[in-house]
Formats: sequence, structure tokens, C-alpha cells
Amino acid sequence: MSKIDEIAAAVEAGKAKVVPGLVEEALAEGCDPMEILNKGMIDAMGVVGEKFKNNEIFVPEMLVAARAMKKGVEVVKPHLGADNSATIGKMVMGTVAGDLHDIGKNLVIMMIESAGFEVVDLGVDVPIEKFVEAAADPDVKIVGCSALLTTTMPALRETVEALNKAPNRAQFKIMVGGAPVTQEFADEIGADVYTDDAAAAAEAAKTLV
Ligand code: B1M
Repeated sequence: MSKIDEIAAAVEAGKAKVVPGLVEEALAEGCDPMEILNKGMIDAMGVVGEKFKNNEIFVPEMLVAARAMKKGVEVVKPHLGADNSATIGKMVMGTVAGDLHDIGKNLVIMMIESAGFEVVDLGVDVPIEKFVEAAADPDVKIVGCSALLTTTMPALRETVEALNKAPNRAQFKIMVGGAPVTQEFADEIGADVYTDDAAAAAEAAKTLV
């Protein structure tokens, strides 16, 4: 079994104490940090999601897998080229109301910070008013909204609608993403940009400013 497969297996099994050591070993062996993240952790969470969908595992197992992934991300993060010394713009980012998923949002933040942005993390279950209030900061160039549940897509729509009515709307762009979100949905609700992963979000952010 390759080191990356070992990481994936440990994430799937929710071994939060084991994952950081395996990630360190993979880095020491010269594995690409992006591959560790994508194949060792993000893909593993995809497997966890499938198992949950098929009733093979339940919420607690999903939660421990998420914790294990977070521990692994902490180790790989400094190796992804994060450099906050130069700021090219300010972004605010949150997971919409009713939605508690934050791994994807945190990865998007990590990649966007690596691209040179200052990111204000509004957290999860963010009410519409909090997004609008944060967007009122005259330095904010991008407002990012993440949604992971089909049941929170209406909250995403309402958030984007409210942001579109903000008096300072011309000053910022609205970026949306998350597993159930599509380009078509993003266009329909009036978002400026949709991206399907964290790396693409960082590229899009750079293009926007
Ligand atoms: Co939840 N969950 N969950 N969950 N969970 C999903 C999303 C689900 C698909 C699992 C499944 O059924 N297969 C399903 C949703 C089904 C649906 O809506 N159709 C689901 C469900 C049902 C639920 C609950 C309702 C379960 C329950 O209680 N019965 C519940 C809801 C709680 C709530 O939010 N109110 C729930 C709870 C949880 C946990 C708390 C246990 C845990 C979250 C822990 C945490 O985040 N801190 C959890 C987890 C871990 C998952 C899965 C397994 C993994 C999510 C994840 O972290 N993926 C997930 C299944 C899956 O996704 N395959 C699932 C890895 C992450 C890197 O990917 O978040 O997609 P993702 O982010 C990507 C892109 O989407 C994109 O970039 C990221 C990085 O590349 N992206 C953006 C994300 N945001 C972006 C924003 C952008 C741009 C790109 O611009 C602003």
C-alpha cells in the first residue's frame, strides 16, 4: 500500500492521531503535497460520503473522518505555499445558514490565502445579514459562499439575492461553490463566479482582482 493509500485509509477510518504522522512521512518521502491533499484526503472524504449514502456508516463516523482530515490538513498546509506576507485583496467567506460543513470552505480559504488574499472567515451556518454586513467593508473585493447540502441551496440563493441588493454591490464579486452547486445554479441565482474546487477558486479569485 502506498503512503497516500495509507493516509486515505486512515482518514476513512477516522484515525485522527495516525493521519498527521502519515502525512509527515509522505512529505518526507517526497510526495507532492497537492496529491496528499487530493488523493489522500479529499478523495477519502468522497468514499466516506458514499458509505454514508449507502447506510454503511452514520453521522458519528462521518464526523471522526472529518476530524482526521482536518488534522492531516494542518500538517500539509505549510507545504502548499501559503504566504500571507503580501495581500492582493480582501475576501470574506462562509458556509450558508443551516449548513455546518466547513472542510471545503476551509480548503478554499487556505488556497485563496496562498494566492495572497486576506480572508475573513465568517464560519458556518452564517446568517444572510452577517454576509451582507461583512460585505459592507469597503476593502472587501470578493464574498465567498459555500453550501454542501441540497437543503441549503435555497439559503445560498437568498444570500446571493441579498448581496446583489447591497448598496456597495459594484465593489465586490460573489463567488459560490460546494458539492451540490453547479455553474447553471450559480448563473440562475445571480452569482458572479462558480468554481468546483479550492484550486480553481484561488485561480478565479486572482483573475477577479
Ligand atoms: Co454531511 N453530508 N451531513 N457531514 N457530509 C454530505 C454533504 C452528503 C453528500 C453525504 C451523503 O449523503 N453522501 C449529504 C448531503 C446530501 C444532500 O444534500 N443531497 C450530507 C448530509 C445528509 C448530512 C447531514 C444532513 C446528515 C445528518 O445529520 N443526517 C448533516 C447536516 C448537518 C448540517 O450541515 N446542518 C451532515 C453532517 C456532517 C458532519 C458534521 C458529520 C460532517 C461535516 C464536518 C465538517 O465539515 N466539519 C459531514 C461530512 C464530513 C460530509 C461528507 C462525507 C464530506 C464533506 C467534505 O468535507 N468533503 C459529505 C459527502 C461528500 O462530500 N462526498 C457529506 C470534502 C471537501 C473537501 O469537499 O466540501 O465538497 P467539499 O468542498 C470542495 C468543493 O465543493 C469546493 O471546493 C472544496 C475543495 O475542493 N467548494 C467550493 C466548497 N465550497 C466552495 C466555495 C467556493 C468554491 C468552491 O467559492 C466560494
